[in-house]
Amino acid sequence: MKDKTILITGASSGIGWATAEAFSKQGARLILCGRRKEKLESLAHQLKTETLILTFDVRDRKAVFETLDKLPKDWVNIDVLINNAGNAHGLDPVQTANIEDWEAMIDGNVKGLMYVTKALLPGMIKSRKGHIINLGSIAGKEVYPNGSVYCSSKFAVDAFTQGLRIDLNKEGIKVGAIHPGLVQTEFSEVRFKGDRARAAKVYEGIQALSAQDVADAILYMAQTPDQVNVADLVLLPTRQANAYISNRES
Ligand code: 8X3
Repeated sequence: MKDKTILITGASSGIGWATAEAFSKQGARLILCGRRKEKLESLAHQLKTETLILTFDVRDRKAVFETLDKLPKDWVNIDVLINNAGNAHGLDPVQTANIEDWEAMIDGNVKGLMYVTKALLPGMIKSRKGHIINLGSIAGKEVYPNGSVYCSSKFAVDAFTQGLRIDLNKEGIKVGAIHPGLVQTEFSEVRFKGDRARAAKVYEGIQALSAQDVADAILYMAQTPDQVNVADLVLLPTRQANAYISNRES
């Protein structure tokens, strides 16, 4: 990874943050993207390698294209794009769910990921190299109760990844996705709108994955030899069998 250029969306927390740390330890230069400038600055401050901070919201189509079309010259050749930005908002049945929550999930997890990808593809195609790693979820493989729209958004990430791999097959660009199960981050706190007690329950007695565990797997995906592409990686805590079955310590 030495001197490779890695762009990470959603780098200001959780998996994105841990991924930046993991790649930096391997000598990579990092483009850290997110909405929270101060967080990105404090991350950049800790990293030993060169960084570029880009503050924008992936949901803002104009901002995505304007920012990524004008990358500084030294940063235009991106080796790995890690489409990590995304969130869950709410855990409710369709009939009572909040439509704003739906918009936020579809706009960020699906459309945002597509915008960032589309904005960076011309550069990757021109240089005939690159690797796109999308953050899916076990929720993109199995639908669970009250998760219809979050799961839809992650099924879309899975479908988009497969389609992108087909479309880029002739371009020499690798495309893959990682689908984590329960990862202990701010994820549930955001989903439950700041209700920490409810968020903590999600991870009780399960030994959830850490952001670092996921980052290590992403690093593995990015480090395979040229002829190897990890197309689809489902990463679960050992105690989690699938989206619904977990062996929780009582
Ligand atoms: C995060 C995993 O199972 O909470 O995407 O949806 S889950």
